[in-house]
Amino acid sequence: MYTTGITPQKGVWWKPAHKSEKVWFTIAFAWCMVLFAMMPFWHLRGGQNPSGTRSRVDPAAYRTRVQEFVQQYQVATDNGIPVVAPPAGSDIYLQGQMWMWLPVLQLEEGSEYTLHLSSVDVNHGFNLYPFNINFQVVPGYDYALRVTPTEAGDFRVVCNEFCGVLHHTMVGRIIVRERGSSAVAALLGSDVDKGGDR
Ligand SMILES: [Cu+2]
Repeated sequence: MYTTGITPQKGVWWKPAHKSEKVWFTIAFAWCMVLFAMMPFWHLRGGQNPSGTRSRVDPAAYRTRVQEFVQQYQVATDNGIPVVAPPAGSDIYLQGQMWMWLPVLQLEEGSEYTLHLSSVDVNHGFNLYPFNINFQVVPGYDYALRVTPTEAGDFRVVCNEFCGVLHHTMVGRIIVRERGSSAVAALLGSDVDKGGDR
């Protein structure tokens, strides 16, 4: 006899589950509960949660704020993108847009900053390469994170949210200079154009 969705094939679902199946089901369920309990536990005890505060922001207002930030602290230009060296403890801004990150941030190792992330067009993703640090960058929202760079170096910000045809070229830069070194001296020997052509 043929079967359809209306006249289903005869099954065996009404027979009691085998003991081994019950055991596995119990183990799987218990493990689900463990993982579920880990979420609130890790939130409180993990020390890995972003210290973020999120607020609404008009994309045009955010763009203006970033421009002010650049005007205030620009020290150089890197491939046409301003390099900004803000003082320790300050609010710093990164703007995601198709298809670049603005500006290049030059930070000091061991100093705390409040990093603001937002987009002026579509969703982008902040991925600090080579670390596994990822945040959503959403237009209309200013996501502020307290960050303290623990390692000097030249890092890349890769967009990990597909944002259009040149998405793969959307690479930004964060330079962390050694503690106590001056903002401009730290650029010597790097491939950043020291012109500060503003
Ligand atoms: Cu993007």
